[in-house]
Formats: sequence, structure tokens, C-alpha cells
Amino acid sequence: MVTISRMGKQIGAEVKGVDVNALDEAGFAPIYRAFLDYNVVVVPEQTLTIEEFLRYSRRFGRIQPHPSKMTRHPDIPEITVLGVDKFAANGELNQAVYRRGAEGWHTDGAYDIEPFKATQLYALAIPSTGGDTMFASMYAAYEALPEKLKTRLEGVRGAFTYGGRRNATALLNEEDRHREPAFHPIIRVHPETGRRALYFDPGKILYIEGADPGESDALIEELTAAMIQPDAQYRHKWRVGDIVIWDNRCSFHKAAGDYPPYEDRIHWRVSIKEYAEAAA
Ligand SMILES: O=C(O)CCC(=O)C(=O)O
Ligand SMILES: [Fe+2]
Repeated sequence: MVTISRMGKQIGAEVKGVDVNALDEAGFAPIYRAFLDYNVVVVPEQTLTIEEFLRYSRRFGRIQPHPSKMTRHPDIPEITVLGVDKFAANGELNQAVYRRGAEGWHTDGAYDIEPFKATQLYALAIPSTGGDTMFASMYAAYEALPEKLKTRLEGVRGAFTYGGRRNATALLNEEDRHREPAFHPIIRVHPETGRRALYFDPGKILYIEGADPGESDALIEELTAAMIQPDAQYRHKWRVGDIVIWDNRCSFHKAAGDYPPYEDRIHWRVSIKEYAEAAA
């Protein structure tokens, strides 16, 4: 029997009793519904090959190879492998790999003209302690904004690049480090649910369009402080075999980044776009 249970108050659901390899369209429909309703969906206890993970992931949209070429699977560019090659030849821990996704709350792919619809991870190895992933609702963040700020930001766009203001591009090849920024409305209407969300990423934003530099920085600071609502979070504790998908159009996430570095924490990861072909 398939059961769907809510994990956090406003975000997160767990789907039990499914084998994603054996799903037909009718079996997938409630999982997609949970994805729209709860933004983060956990499907535990799956045993998958890469091809099976890709096939299931394509139900959500179009898979696009991630711009970090050096962390792609060597034979299958659609798959990024998280948590491998953590140590350099001299034994030093590569912080960009170890702390990937842990520098701050973010949404994936804001640097693209068409941001990532979703990101999906499949857990292959999990450390004995730590290494959780945290999620928070962008809808709740929007709803909690002061009215004055909502009004100021309506119709206003942010400029985003991979490295943002810190120019954090360690995982990109040189040829990919100088792309033009992509512009997105800071208050973004979700294309499927029609709900307004705070679409913002402090690590990738360069500036707020139309604001002078002083106001832009002040707005970025104010929005950074407004991202996370305490009753709109879900913290995922990983088990090997978990599939977790999150909707980048309405949720923020952050890796805890606190596990013993000599232990393995390895995931396959796909970046998912909308179905239709679109720019970048
Ligand atoms: O490893 C994690 O927990 C999440 C990392 C991350 O931010 C991502 O995969 O987009
Ligand atoms: Fe991320």
C-alpha cells in the first residue's frame, strides 16, 4: 500500500510502499501531486542503477547536465556525483567538494535563464553522523515579508550568477566562469501552483535591478534574514536508498556539511528543467 505522510508542517512529504521502477502513470500521479503540495518528496528504500534513476527522474522534467563539469559522472554527464574526490593528492580536504551546498541557504540554478525546476538526489553512502539536508518553504518566506517590502519588490528582478558576489566558482572550469548574469523576479509566481514565492539566493545574487548599490545591498541583507520561517522547514536525515527531490521554484535548501570528512557521503544528483526546451 502506498502512503504519503507529511514531514514538516508546510514542507516535506514521504512516500512509502512504492518501487519507482514499477510505477505507471497512475502510480506516479500522487507523487507528483505531493511534489507540488509539499515541495520536497522523500522516497525511501529504492535500489536503482543509474539508468533507472535517470528514467524515474525524467518523469519530473528534462534532465540537464550540471555546469560543474568536473563533478559529473565520467561517462554519464546527466549525473553529478556528490562527495567523491574529497581529498587532493597531498591529502588535503577539498572544501568545495566537502562543503558543497553547505555555505548557505540557496536554490539551485538561479544563474540560468530557465532556473532548475527541481534537483533530485539518490543516496549511495551515508556517514554515521551528520550530513543532513535542510529545506525551507519560499512560499512561507514570501508570506512573512513585511507589506512594505512586498510592495517594493513586486515586479523587481535580481541578477544572478553561479559564483555570486563572492565569485565562488571553484567547481567550474575556467571557460564556464564568466557567464552573463540571468535575471529573475524576486517575487516569483510558481508556474504550476500559481502561488507567490520569495525567489532569492544570497550566494548567487549580484544585485537588485534598478536599486542603487547601497539599497541593493541593504535589500539583499533584509531578504537573507527573511528566507527561513521556523515553522516551514524540514530536515532530512539520509538513509542509503533514499531518493529526495526538491522544487527549486518554491523551496530553499542547505546541506548541514558537518559529517566526519573521512567517512563517505555519496549521492547521484540530477538537475531537472521544465519539459519544454528553453534557453540555457
Ligand atoms: O548534499 C546536499 O545535502 C545538498 C547539496 C546541494 O545543495 C545540492 O545538491 O544542490
Ligand atoms: Fe543546492
